[in-house]
Amino acid sequence: MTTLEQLSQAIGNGKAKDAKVFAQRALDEGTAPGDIVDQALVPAMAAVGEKFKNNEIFVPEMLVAARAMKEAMLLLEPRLVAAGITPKFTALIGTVQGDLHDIGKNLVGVMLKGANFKVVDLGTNVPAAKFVAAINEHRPQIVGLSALLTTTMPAMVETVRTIRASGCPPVKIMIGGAPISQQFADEIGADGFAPDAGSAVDRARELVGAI
Ligand code: B1M
Repeated sequence: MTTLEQLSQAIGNGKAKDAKVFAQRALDEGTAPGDIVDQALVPAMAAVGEKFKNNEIFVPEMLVAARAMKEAMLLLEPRLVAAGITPKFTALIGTVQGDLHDIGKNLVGVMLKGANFKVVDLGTNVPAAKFVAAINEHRPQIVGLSALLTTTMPAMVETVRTIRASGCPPVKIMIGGAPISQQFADEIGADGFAPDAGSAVDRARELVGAI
């Protein structure tokens, strides 16, 4: 098995220490940091997302895989920056105003990072105006809104409306969270909906034109 395959496997199995060791070994062998991301980290997290989507693994397994990916990324990030390699797409994510749930939103963020998006996370209880200000500041290609409460779904409507009316640079809006559906996304004029963190990556990639 090649070092990159070993690294992929370590991430998929949530072995953070091994992931760090194999990422370092790949660097020592002269593999470019960008190739390590593209050929080991991204496919490993894509496989994790696919398994999660198919209910073959659950939140805990996904979290340990994400932690392993982060360990490898900590090692690679300074070298990527030094080489001038930055992610091609930026995603701005946040939980809408009035809503403090962030476990699902964080998973979506981790998976997007695993797919080599730069992720700007505004946290929870985010007012619509803060999303607009952050769009102007960070110029993301995609904004991800999360809501877990039926009572905060109206805040999602308001956020989409405010972003659209703000005159900020054009951006795709993806929404998700337990009470959210494709029908709701269509009703409020969001560009996409994803039922889980694995699908969120597929949808985000589609929306930004990466696939
Ligand atoms: Co809250 N809570 N909670 N809670 N809580 C729910 C959501 C609830 C269903 C529990 C229940 O009554 N059965 C209920 C909502 C009912 C409703 O609106 N229909 C509820 C309630 C009522 C409340 C309070 C009002 C309780 C109270 O105080 N009376 C209160 C509200 C606080 C507030 O937000 N203002 C409250 C508080 C809390 C805690 C703070 C204690 C805690 C949150 C901690 C945290 O997030 N840091 C909490 C928790 C943990 C839950 C449950 C138990 C678990 C939610 C969770 O993290 N799931 C939840 C009941 C349940 O779901 N069993 C519940 C795991 C997570 C991985 O899944 O978030 O769905 P989820 O994310 C998924 C997908 O939805 C999707 O991908 C994720 C991964 O697959 N997804 C996206 C999510 N965001 C996405 C964005 C995307 C795409 C996909 O694109 C951008």
